[in-house]
Amino acid sequence: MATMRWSIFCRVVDNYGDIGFAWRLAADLAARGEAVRLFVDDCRALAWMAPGRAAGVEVLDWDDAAIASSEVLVETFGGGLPARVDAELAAGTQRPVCINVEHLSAESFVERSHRLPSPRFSEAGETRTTWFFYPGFSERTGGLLREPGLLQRRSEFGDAREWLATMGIELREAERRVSLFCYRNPALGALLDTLGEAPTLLLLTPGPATEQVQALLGPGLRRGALRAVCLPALPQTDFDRLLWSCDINFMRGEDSLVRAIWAGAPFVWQIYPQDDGAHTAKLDAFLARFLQGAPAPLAAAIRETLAVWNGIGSVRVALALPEAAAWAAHCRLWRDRLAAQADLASTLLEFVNSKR
Ligand code: TRH
Repeated sequence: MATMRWSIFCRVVDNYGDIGFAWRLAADLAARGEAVRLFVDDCRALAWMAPGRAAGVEVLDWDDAAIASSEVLVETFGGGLPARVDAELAAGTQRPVCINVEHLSAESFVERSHRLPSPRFSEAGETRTTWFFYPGFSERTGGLLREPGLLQRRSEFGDAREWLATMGIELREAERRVSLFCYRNPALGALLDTLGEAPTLLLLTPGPATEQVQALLGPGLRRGALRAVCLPALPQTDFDRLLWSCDINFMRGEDSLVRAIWAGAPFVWQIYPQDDGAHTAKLDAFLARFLQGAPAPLAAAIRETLAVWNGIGSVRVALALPEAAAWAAHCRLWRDRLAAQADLASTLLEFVNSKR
């Protein structure tokens, strides 16, 4: 298939998920030989997330956007297009394939809405169509981002001890490794109690994880058998290595959830909380899929852990973790099941080619 010219548009609304996803998609398409321009209204996070950038991806300012000769326009998360691009589309002189890639969810509307057209009339009276494209967990969605060679690199990743040493961290005998990337979380104290019952190295990402643990543990960063260490903001490639190095990954948002899934180790997800409570249904839908085929006691334990971690249901003060071996086996199984499905960049390429 011939290479196409893509323009991806990213508006950074909050946190790192917008730019994290847009960058990963851009780099993934470029790794497959596509020519990608990424227009972003705030590219500051790329300085640490992708310090070496990627061959084939050009990062440009939102205000400089124009269709130029793009064959595909990708809007991310309904963030809209720059005014000039909108005007060019309305004029109807160029007809790129227009896609809106939406947020990841396991809810059933995703399968119903995936690949649906959203027609609009331009000033010239012609119809312009934007296609909805939904990432997801089933064959009837666009799938998950999984760049070429990821699982191979993951399986060839050697020793957590070695990687931690490159970060200046010496792993102690029999220490469990746990990563923490979270929002504000009232259950954090309960987690520190639980982790402190066994030798644990807790690796803290910058922001709310570090700030809250520092406030709870004080400068010593110790509780029982737990010691915590603060990490710098890592490039996405090292963020993967962090997840591959850990026995349990506490992740937040969608993009890091997906990376935890591909790591194939137990993970605990803190879903992005929404004021209207919509996240509860989203978490339920995710659990229903993730826990399919899991032994009943394990499924109940995972549900309980995620309910406490996400502050859903009755107020509990203890946070128990599921039994480690069964939990790990189920996560590996689910990773392998998802890896058998087509990935998001592949489904997108196939879809765009069918529309040209
Ligand atoms: O930052 P997030 O909480 O983003 C969220 C979600 O996208 C949510 O859907 C959205 O509505 C909300 O913001 C406003 O979590 P997410 O999605 O996991 O994105 C984090 C990105 O940051 C991901 O690409 C991984 C990357 N990252 C690194 O590369 N290095 C790091 O050290 C850390 C901590 C993160």
